[in-house]
Amino acid sequence: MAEQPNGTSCRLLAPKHTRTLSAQPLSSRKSHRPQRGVSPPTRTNLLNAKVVANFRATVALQLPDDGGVEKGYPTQNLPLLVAGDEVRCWREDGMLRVHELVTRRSVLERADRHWVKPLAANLTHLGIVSANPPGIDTLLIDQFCVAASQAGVSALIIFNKCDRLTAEERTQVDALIAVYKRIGYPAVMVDTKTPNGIQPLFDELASRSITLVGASGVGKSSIIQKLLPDRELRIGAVSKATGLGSHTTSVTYWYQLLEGGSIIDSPGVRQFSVSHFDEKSVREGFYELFDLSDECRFGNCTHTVEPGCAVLTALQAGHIEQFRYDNYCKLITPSD
Ligand SMILES: Nc1nc2c(ncn2[C@@H]2O[C@H](COP(=O)(O)OP(=O)(O)O)[C@@H](O)[C@H]2O)c(=O)[nH]1
Ligand SMILES: [Mg+2]
Ligand SMILES: [Zn+2]
Repeated sequence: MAEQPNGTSCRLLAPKHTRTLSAQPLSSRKSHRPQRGVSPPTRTNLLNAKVVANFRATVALQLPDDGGVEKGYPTQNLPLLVAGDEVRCWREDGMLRVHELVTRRSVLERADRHWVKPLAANLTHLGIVSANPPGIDTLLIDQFCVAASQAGVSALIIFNKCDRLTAEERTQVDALIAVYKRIGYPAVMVDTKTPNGIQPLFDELASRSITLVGASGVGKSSIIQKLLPDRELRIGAVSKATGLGSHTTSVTYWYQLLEGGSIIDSPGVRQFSVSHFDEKSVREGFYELFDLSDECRFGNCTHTVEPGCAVLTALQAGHIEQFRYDNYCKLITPSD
């Protein structure tokens, strides 16, 4: 698993952890200091916009319809805005002022020992990439599935480098895809080396918003390159429109895909590492086990040793995949 060198990690949090602003007019907020000559925005003159990138004090905003990107200035009291955020703004002296943040449906945060910082918002799916090499690791896939579930987003399972698969390996990947699809996850086999190798991913992305995670070397950067061949141009356009630098190595960007769907590309998120989960998150994150837990004799059944456990019965009957169950057991009893 790719740990970030500086010891930070990313985590997904459910919407309940997000800070949102009420829709009350600015004038009724105690701490708001209206500027001289500025008429406070009303509900009718607010524009909807999408945060494409954040540059600390300012943000790059995409406006609907014309699709143009402009620099925006968040007003006081707004939380840190991140790529993927939906906001409402108004124009003042030709400047776009961000007035409010629309309630986030999900937020990806980065945490280190001292602080937790949002990185990206409103994802619908975590795109979990694996490949051989470095090797398909179902434990890591399942950890990311739990992380996604914890955040209230779904997972999209992506097997990359399928141009390299032998017939036998292809059968194994096909079998894994069938397992994850049965659980309810969309799953695809792709490659970034053949002409249409990435098409199955485009097909899955239609109305989804994803960010890619996975071990180092599985092909995340290569997939981004395929999905966004004009990425550098787009970053250049944002930079030109906003007068802000193109910090491609550190800034998280939100991109609309012409084929449908959107992708959030974050250098930090690409090294997303999953840390310890509490038992409840693990139990809830293995959907096919969780669905059976109502039928277990004990309400707090861990599905390991209890008599009358519906999960153990289903496992013995072959209705639950052994590897999924083994991964569940590993995650529910952390080794450290
Ligand atoms: N054969 C093959 N190699 C790939 C594919 N995708 C990526 N690679 C190679 O795998 C290596 C790691 O890819 P990269 O995109 O840097 O992985 P990342 O660390 O996840 O960003 C590079 O040498 C890529 O050229 C693929 O679909 N097929
Ligand atoms: Mg990379
Ligand atoms: Zn049970």
